[in-house]
Amino acid sequence: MRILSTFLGLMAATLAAPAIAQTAETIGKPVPNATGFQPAATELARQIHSLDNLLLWIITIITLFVTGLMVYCIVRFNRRANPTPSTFTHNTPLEIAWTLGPILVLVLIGSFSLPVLFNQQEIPEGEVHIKVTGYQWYWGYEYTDHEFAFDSFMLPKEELAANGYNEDEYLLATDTKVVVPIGKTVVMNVTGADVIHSWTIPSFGVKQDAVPGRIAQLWFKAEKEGIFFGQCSELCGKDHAYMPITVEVVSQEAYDAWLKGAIEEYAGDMSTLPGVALASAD
Ligand SMILES: [Cu+2]
Repeated sequence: MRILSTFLGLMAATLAAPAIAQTAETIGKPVPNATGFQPAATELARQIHSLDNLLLWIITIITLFVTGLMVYCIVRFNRRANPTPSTFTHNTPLEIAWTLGPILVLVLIGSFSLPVLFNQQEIPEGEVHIKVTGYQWYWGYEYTDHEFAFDSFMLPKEELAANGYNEDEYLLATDTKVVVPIGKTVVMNVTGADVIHSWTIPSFGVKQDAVPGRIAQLWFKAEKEGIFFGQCSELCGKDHAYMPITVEVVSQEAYDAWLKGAIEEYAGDMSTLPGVALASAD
């Protein structure tokens, strides 16, 4: 009897195996002993990483310099080593130096950071347009070029496997995901429906507050296929921790195929499909 039930259990497990296994690489989940940023998948993210690297060098040099000065003063000018301190109060060259020095450091940082900021905030002409709306506590996506929309909820633990996700992708994987083609400029219009949320994919180097009553924009051009994770990044209420973001970057062919399915499933506008426009015009 036990053998039979084991056999039946195995059968059931085999039949319940995911119909569409997630074969794409997933990026953005916690990695044991990892530090630093998630791997960059866009030019924007690479620029942010190198800016961070530059700042780390500047901060390290300043910290070592100030620590060295302090140690020198403690050793050289303590009461025993220097019993009669000098009494002067002004030193013009020194004052010019400690004013100009920090100004130069700030100008250096600004000259590297402002171009990165402008690159993020100057929204280019988009090839794919998606409107994203933050709700308490899920995300809504609207493919405005094709007039369809869907909502995206976090997958409960027991539904991860059926959707092709691993157990360690709990709290990151969603039931539906944003699908975008590789190498295309995606422009997202971001807003909130109730309170302020924030949409981000760290690997893309994008993060934008979703503010009710306002539309903000972000853009990215993904250079790597895979499934990317992000999370709502503005405290938005009790389930803030449970409204993750899943984006899949696929080839243009896979995107076209997905688009066709999505338009059928979510009742979008068929005439907006590539190659279908002329056929459905009459
Ligand atoms: Cu939130």
